[in-house]
Amino acid sequence: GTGKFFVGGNWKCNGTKDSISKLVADLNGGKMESDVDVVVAPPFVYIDQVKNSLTDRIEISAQNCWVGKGGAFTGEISAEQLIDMGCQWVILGHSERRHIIGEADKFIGKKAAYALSQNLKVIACIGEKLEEREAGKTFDVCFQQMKAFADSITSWEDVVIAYEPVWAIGTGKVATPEQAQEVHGAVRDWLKKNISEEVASSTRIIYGGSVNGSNCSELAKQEDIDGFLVGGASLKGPEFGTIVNSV
Ligand code: G2H
Repeated sequence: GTGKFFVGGNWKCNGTKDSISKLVADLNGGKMESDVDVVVAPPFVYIDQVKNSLTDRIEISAQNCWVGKGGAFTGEISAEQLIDMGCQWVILGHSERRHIIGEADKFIGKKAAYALSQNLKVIACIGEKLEEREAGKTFDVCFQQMKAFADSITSWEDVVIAYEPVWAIGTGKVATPEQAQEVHGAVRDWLKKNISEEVASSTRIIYGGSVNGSNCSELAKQEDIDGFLVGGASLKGPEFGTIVNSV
């Protein structure tokens, strides 16, 4: 692996004040290896509650943000506002935003550049759909998504790449450690060829898609898997703790 192991919990559009206060209590009481970066991404409306109750040991991410400075953009949340609320991270380009909401590569790249300019760190998501994998286009799709980030951003220092094959997301169908490693290795190679050797060896590439307490340790052993982005299993404090401690 590269750098410090990184585990993010993406709560997606789940939770209530009550369920989140219970989850935060579990996270606060859980034992976490010191050598792991831990981040959770609550829905926007609960960020303040989480910020005020969660241990500082765990950093906070948003699940999305606006592409530029705030203003007359009804329904949007700006990077400046996330910083103001104490967020350190933002997830951008998640497949649910790409494929359900229709966000395009270039738009996502611009979001990443703007967020970084405001000192938000970015979890930049990439990943192919099932039909793309079956058509042998996995690398093409991932590299094109990587290029869109690379075309907009100037530094990779505050970026973590999340490889999330769409067919593995929320389906219970996790990529095998070999399938994940193959893409992680290819993405690292892409960084080496297209950015620099230094960026390739220092940028963390984490895996997401049906990661749970039982499959995490085999995945974590892979050379180019530097952590996880966890959805469903991050809503259960003890199981999330198992994943955090899987390295
Ligand atoms: C992939 C992942 C978290 P899940 O989207 O981002 O979700 O673990 O539920 O597949």
